[in-house]
Amino acid sequence: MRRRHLLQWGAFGGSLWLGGSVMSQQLSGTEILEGAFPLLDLRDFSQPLPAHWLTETSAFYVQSAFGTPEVDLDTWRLTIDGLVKQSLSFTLAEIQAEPAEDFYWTLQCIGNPAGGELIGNALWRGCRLLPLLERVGIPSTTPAFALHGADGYVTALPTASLLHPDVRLAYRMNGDPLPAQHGAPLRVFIPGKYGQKQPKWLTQITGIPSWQKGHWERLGWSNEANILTQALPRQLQSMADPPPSPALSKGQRVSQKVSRLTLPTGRIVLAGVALASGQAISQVLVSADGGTTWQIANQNQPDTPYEWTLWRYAWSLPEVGNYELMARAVTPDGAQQPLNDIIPFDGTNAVLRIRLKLVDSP
Ligand SMILES: Nc1nc2c(c(=O)[nH]1)N[C@H]1C(S)=C(S)[C@@H](COP(=O)(O)O)O[C@H]1N2
Ligand SMILES: [Mo]
Repeated sequence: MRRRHLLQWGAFGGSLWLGGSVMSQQLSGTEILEGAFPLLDLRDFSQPLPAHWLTETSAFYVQSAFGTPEVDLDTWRLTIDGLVKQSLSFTLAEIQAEPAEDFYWTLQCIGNPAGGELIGNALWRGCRLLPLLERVGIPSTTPAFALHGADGYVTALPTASLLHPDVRLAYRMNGDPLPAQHGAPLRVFIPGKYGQKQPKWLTQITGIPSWQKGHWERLGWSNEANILTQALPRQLQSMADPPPSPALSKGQRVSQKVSRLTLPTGRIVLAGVALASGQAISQVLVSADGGTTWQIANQNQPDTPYEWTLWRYAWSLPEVGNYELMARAVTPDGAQQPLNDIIPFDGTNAVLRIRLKLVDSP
């Protein structure tokens, strides 16, 4: 089902988006896809890109292996135990008394197909885990930790990943208390990892004698679960007014690999997001000729590498005909998203090929 959306995005220039100070604007004549990416009108290049492209909570994917558990807040605790110096349990009030920060974080499921909707970017609020771990005392001999959710979900991490200073606990999402389906009262975020390493309804962090596999890892998914470097084209717009600008079809699978779109000749704007594992996106390269020539897209600069980068590029294409649009991401170490058609099992960074037909304006 397609419908028009009210769009919400952060104020330009890096200020924080908060529930109460939302700019809303309705795009005229534009079909909006439902899901992770509200379509933005990005055709005016005299305007900077929005600092943040947010997924509304109602459109944020939910991936829960065992459904949403009932959590009793009176008895809920976060317990840090196992191979630690001194086990400690924290109430939610104690965790909320820790220094709190707002932070943007993009969550993606390792099973998300290129162009899929199992990805979203939200503004979360919570504290860092490291000060709690320091109070508990982590012996250098403890190799790994298991992270448990109240639903029985478990995953595990090497100790170094858990001790990363950017590991976060979150109890608010997009200006509201963390919703039940997204892990209330508390979830954890681990830098550079796919969603399976980020337990919701977090209850227990346990030092263990060896790094083990958790729920999804035992079923064959990567135990490293590092996010693959990827640029995802998400929308294509024409400068024609009123814009026909069809959105890329919802939930498009990389197995199909083709989006076929028809637009009038002239200026067209391709836009999307890009993400890597704990590294910034230094460039997004785009092509309108199936990869023969590449251009550097305009992009924003998120404050952390844990939030997706927003990018766009405008081509002037006066000739009717068929075009193939692609995008690929580059990280500061110079590594480019590979241009292959192989779909890795442990996450997907396949390059989407958009088949665009340009026709004479009516
Ligand atoms: N306790 C618990 N945490 C979990 C899961 C789960 O099933 N149970 N699913 C994981 C997976 S596979 C993903 S992709 C993310 C999804 O988070 P979301 O539902 O808030 O989008 O949560 C992760 N944390
Ligand atoms: Mo996932």
